[in-house]
Amino acid sequence: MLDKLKDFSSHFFVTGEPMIYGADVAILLTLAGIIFVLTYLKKWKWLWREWLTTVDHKKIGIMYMLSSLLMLFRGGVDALLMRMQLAFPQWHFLDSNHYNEIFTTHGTIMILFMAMPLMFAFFNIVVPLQIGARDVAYPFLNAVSFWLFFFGAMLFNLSFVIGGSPDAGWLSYPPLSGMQFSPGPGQDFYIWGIQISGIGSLASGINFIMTILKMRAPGMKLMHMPLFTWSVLASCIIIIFAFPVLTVTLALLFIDRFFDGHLFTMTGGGNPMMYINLIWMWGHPEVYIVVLPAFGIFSEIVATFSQKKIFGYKSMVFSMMIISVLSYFTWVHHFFTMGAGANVNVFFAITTMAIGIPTGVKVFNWLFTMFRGRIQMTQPMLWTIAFIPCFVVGGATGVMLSAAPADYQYHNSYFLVAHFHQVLIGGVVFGFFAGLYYWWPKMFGFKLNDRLGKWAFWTWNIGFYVCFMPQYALGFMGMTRRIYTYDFDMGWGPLNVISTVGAFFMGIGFIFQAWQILHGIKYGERDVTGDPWNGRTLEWSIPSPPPHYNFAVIPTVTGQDAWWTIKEERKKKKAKETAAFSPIHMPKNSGIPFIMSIFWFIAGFGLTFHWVWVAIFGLTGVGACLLARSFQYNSDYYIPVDEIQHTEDSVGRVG
Ligand code: HEM
Ligand SMILES: [Cu+2]
Repeated sequence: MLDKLKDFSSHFFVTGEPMIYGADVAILLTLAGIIFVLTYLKKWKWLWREWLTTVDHKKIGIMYMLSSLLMLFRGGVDALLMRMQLAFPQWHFLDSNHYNEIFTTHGTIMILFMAMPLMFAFFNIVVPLQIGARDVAYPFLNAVSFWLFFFGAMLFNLSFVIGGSPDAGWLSYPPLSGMQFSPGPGQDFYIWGIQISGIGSLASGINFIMTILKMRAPGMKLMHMPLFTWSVLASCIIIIFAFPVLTVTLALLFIDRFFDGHLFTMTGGGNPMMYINLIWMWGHPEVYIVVLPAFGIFSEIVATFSQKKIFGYKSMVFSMMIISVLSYFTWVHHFFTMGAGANVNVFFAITTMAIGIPTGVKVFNWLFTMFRGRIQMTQPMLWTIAFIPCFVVGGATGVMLSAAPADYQYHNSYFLVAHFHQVLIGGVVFGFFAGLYYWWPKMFGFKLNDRLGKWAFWTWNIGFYVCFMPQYALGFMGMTRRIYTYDFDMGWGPLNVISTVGAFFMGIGFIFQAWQILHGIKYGERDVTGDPWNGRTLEWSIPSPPPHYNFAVIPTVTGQDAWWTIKEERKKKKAKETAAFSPIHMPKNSGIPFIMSIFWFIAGFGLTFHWVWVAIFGLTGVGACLLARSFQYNSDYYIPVDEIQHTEDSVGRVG
């Protein structure tokens, strides 16, 4: 009996690695710390009422943001560990298996649990405010989406200490990810972690399409919408077509693993290339899902801080729409070497190159907006300006990769690693940082320190180029991706050391940002105007942070840059119109999204360990939650006029 238990626990818990014991202790201490603080400050009720059960899009956005920054930390530590390992030839900091696990979790976490939720944070915080709405179309579903993401991410992260991490790469190609080569629970953690959070992402896509189409303030035509809102629409259109493909692909992989399906394994008549086609049919659009909102963010920032209308609004809209369609016809560029033949490769080479055109249009529009503008070098603007050259180089190396014959040389080399980090960090991460600095005062009502921000900016940027430029050269020198060590006589040592130094600079940049946030909480300059940047769009027309109903009176929109127009009119009339309030219809909080997601987590955990009864228990819980929701008739309420009046008085602004 005791032996059985011992045997079980040595399979169940990951043991033998000092780093993992460290993580175990850290997790326990953090948990104990959180429980202690919450109990000591008597905050449990507050936590439940204000956050865990909230359906307020702003709070959900903030929770997305915090989880995403946490995941950036985890993914960043993974990155530094890998760079340490690669710094010197024949170095034995990590072993090969550990290296495989780390590049897998790093890639997965960065894209699915860092970039995606940070993007959803902006969707949530900004979109309803920009279109003059009080919430998203389906507030309850929005909470479900968040908690599914959160518990999916937790399930994935749990693999580090229980059962073992996946190690077949961030897209889990079979046969490597099949039972034969990955018998442990790592791959199942991958499948269910992503599956659960992916359902949430799909629901968010639907939710924001409906929000944008149905919840706009009176008078706001589609062509009056701020460009960020447009970018969200474009991104969500891709989501609703791409994520079902991911869901099905992962389900098929699970069938292979659990039921011995042989869909993707040669031994039973399946074909691994089928999986690779399917996963990239989601994977390629996925990179546009995260980069389009960044384009939207840059468009808002460039217009605001050049103090001009955006140049070429219509061409911006069309280019985003074209990108969202084209993104579906390029996936084969990830495996030109598959042997599909020249005709197929030519088609995908041309479509890939074609995406450069609308992207180029956007870059020129940003530059023309800045041209002759009165540019203010604020923190959001700094990141925007740094993004442009970075993204142009990333785009150029992308076009190099898209030349199918040349790709036979670049394929799976460090050149590729440098390229995709250039677009993912230079485009997505810098874009999201720009957005964080831009909307921070709106979210929290205070500004972040400039000096610390500049330190963060320069360490990130210098670190970035020092880290990734050498990797292009390493690619040409023959270094391939996903290797954990190399010989002295390859001559890759010096450039790898440089690259690692750069990575640490980026790590220091992240520390500056964490410091900047803590500093801001304590000393940050309060924003009492609600409009610290002299903004152009409606989110700047309400107090910071906004009251939970957002707009006391829904504004009427007459054109683009709605808030700018209102300000111009007010200047002319010099009068502030006082508005009459009427009761506001709002959704009630609900604990069901949180509880239901815990049941999903339990189900996912059961499926990961192939414990059928646990899985059935979890899924039954999910069903019960859905049933309970369908009997909740009393799910909304009205805020009475005097309460609105009181809130508006206390934030000091009316109208
Ligand atoms: C912060 C600085 C970063 C550094 C120093 C870094 C470093 C690395 C390294 C060393 C690898 C493994 C390369 C190999 O051995 O093949 C890697 C892979 C990867 N990284 Fe990063 N990374 C960073 C940020 C990011 C970000 C922000 C994203 C996405 C938003 C990202 C996405 C990926 C992906 C998808 C892979 C491929 C994983 C795989 O091969 O399965 N990285 N990164
Ligand atoms: Cu692609």
